[in-house]
Amino acid sequence: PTVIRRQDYRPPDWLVPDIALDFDLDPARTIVRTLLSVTRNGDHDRPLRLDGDGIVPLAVRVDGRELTQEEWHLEAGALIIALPDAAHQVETLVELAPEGNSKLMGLYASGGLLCTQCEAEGFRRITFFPDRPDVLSRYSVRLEADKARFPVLLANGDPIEQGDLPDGRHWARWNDPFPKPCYLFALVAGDLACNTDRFVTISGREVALGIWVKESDVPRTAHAMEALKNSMAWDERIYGREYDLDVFNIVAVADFNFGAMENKGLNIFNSRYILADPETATDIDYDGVEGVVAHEYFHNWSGNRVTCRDWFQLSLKEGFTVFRDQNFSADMGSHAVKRIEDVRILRAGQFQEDSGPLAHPVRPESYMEISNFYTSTIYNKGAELIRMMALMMGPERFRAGTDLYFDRHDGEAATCEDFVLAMEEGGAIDLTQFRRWYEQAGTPHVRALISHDPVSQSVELTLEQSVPPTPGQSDKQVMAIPLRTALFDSATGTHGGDELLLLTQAKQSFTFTGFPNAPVLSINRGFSAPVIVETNRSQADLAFLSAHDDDPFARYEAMQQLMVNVLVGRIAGQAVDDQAVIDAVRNTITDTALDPAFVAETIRLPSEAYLGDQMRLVDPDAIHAARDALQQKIGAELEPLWRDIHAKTKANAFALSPSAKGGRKLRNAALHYLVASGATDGPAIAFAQFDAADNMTERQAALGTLANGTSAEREAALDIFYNRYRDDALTLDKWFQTQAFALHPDTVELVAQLSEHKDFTLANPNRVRSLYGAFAGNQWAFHHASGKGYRLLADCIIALDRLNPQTAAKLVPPLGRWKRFEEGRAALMRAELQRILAQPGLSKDVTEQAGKSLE
Ligand code: HT7
Ligand code: ZN
Repeated sequence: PTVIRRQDYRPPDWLVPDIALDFDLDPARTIVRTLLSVTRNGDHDRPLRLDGDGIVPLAVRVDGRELTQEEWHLEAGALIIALPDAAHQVETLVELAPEGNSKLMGLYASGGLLCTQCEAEGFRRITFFPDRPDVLSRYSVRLEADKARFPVLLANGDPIEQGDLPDGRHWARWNDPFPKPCYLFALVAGDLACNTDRFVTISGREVALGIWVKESDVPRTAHAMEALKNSMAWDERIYGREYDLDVFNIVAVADFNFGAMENKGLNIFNSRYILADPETATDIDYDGVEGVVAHEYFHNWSGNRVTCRDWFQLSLKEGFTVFRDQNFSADMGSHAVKRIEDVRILRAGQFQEDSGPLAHPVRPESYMEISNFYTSTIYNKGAELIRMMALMMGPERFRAGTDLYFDRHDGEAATCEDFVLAMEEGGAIDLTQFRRWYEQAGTPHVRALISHDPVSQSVELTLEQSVPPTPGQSDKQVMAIPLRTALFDSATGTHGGDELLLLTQAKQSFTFTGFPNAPVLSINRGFSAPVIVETNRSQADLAFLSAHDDDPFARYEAMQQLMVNVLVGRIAGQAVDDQAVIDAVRNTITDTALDPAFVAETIRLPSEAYLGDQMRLVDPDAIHAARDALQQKIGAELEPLWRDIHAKTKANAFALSPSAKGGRKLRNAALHYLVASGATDGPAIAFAQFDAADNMTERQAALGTLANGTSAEREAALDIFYNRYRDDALTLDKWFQTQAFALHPDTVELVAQLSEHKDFTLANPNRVRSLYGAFAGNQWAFHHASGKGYRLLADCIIALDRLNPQTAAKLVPPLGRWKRFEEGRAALMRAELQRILAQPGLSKDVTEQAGKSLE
């Protein structure tokens, strides 16, 4: 497959200021008539090239005249037409079969609906068009369909007209006045019910809000609607951004390759990020709904009003929008807990990506298949870059920078460099060296050492940085790394102030005076930079910070590091003293001043995967054994406390307040340790929680705890869960996911059996991710020494590639981590990658991921 390079960017040869689309909709046979007004861009004689993928023109007309077959041709799917003048009207006609579209890109059928997904390159599967984000057009869309089957007809922008037709058909016209790239086009047709509401913008305009779902799901949309209204108000307050159309619609669909899509005025969502009620959604699900609704809404400015020039600039909209949604969610709940959760996600996904064969910069230099670049690096590391800029600038200057960016580029397709320039100018900061964060892949390492001189009462902090080599980038340049730092007096438990140190050299020293005693170092507070910090802090220092650090992230981090040190020692077979961990956990759970949600985060042992990341070669069995043993010990030594917490945190009635959510989180953590302790009544207590719960947060946590063991309660709970939720797809996903994620000796066989279950289907991406995505994230099970886990995943990738290459390609990366495993496992992983690559007709998506994973 062809490699696309950032350096090859050229402005479009032809622009399309206006497009009129006419859809005659039917699942088996949809006719699309497209009228483009095209204008030559610059002085050249190149033909008009309209991208197409899997479509053929039934007719082509230019300025009203039908062209002969000799006057146009297809080249790699694209329609090529030589045009004589500077402006023309080009009309095409194509036929689609949405019900046969299993890729879920372009126009497809899902649960009786017809809907579209165009980002990144799906529009070319609907009609012929310059499918690139720097061609912006005003859209006028007419939809026609059978009224009984498709009573609701939605598209981008504002509704203009609608009417009935003979033979039970009807039509609707929608106009979007804001020029947009075709990846933001959308339509939906179906039998949908609506949760309607309104929002009055800061300038007093009324916006009609609609969340469209199947009738029986309307009661499950309240949380999404609340999130939408909160997001609209937040963007006005924090960024001065007002909504611009008269309507804002959201539609939930069951089959979706991603979380959601920010189509202008018509967001389309994976139903898992819209539907929530206490019976079926966990608190994590509720937070996911809030965060994704906000994310897509925020794209209206960061992505739609200002879009991307080309797909290499993807992080311009995605990194910035993730940063915006993270801050929104923090403002809606707890800043401390949100930061801890976000860093955990970053480390689990992005740090792994950055240290493997698929590592790439936040602004990549090349790709084969753009869908493979919707990565944690683009999204989550991209958000960290914006966070660092905001930190270095302070809130007022950052806001001045974003104001300038939005004002300067409104209605344009911009670049990451445009964003950085606006920050520099608006925020009065020099980001010359900082730009390297966009260019260099790999997670920087910072070594931080302090030395104390009692005579001069001074402390020297020496920081040394390095960025590991990554594919195609062997030599790295020195980065600008902002590190929030404090030095603690261990006698008083206080510090003299939090300082932002900017590390700009390979090795740099900072001197602090006025320290009669050696202080304790607290560094990268708030996780101010996405780096790996190595320090020479003792277990005593870490225990001190875990009890006293006033930065919640640093306090959490100290506790995690304390646990990591003990676990790494145990994994290496050393006799380690784990008393410091047990004492720190005890201190934390008995500190009544702490937020229960924070306590629950802090006392959680690092995951098996995170422990693997701390080792040069991952030993899944040793990691599992060590972690299990420490968990058992913490459980047993603090058993009365766990029982007490578990009983005390039982709420009388369900509520969604931060304190109620925190209580459930801590209750579940206590249950987990109680069961891990080996107490004979552990499974019965878990089963009782499972059985009595009035919410999914407690029910699923109890099920997950039981699924790790081999008790009789395990099977009983799984059966009850299945029978209760077998008709609710999103909840049944949890049943598959819980079993695939279980730390159970037979997980590989169980997953193999589940893949044959009558409710398992490759056609639904949520179901695939619930089973295989969860399984591939279960380090102990997936990396079974026999290689049977690898074979299972590769079989799925091969089968799924024929249906949905995008979703198949997302399952490849776990196989690409072979360099981190001993040769036996590594060879088995490589063999599966080779087997995948040898499949005839393999998609570009999987070819790119598997090919790179072998390098
Ligand atoms: N901007 C959206 C990306 C997206 C997508 C990408 C590839 C294939 C299918 C897709 N669906 C949505 C989602 C977002 O980041 O907001
Ligand atoms: Zn996004």
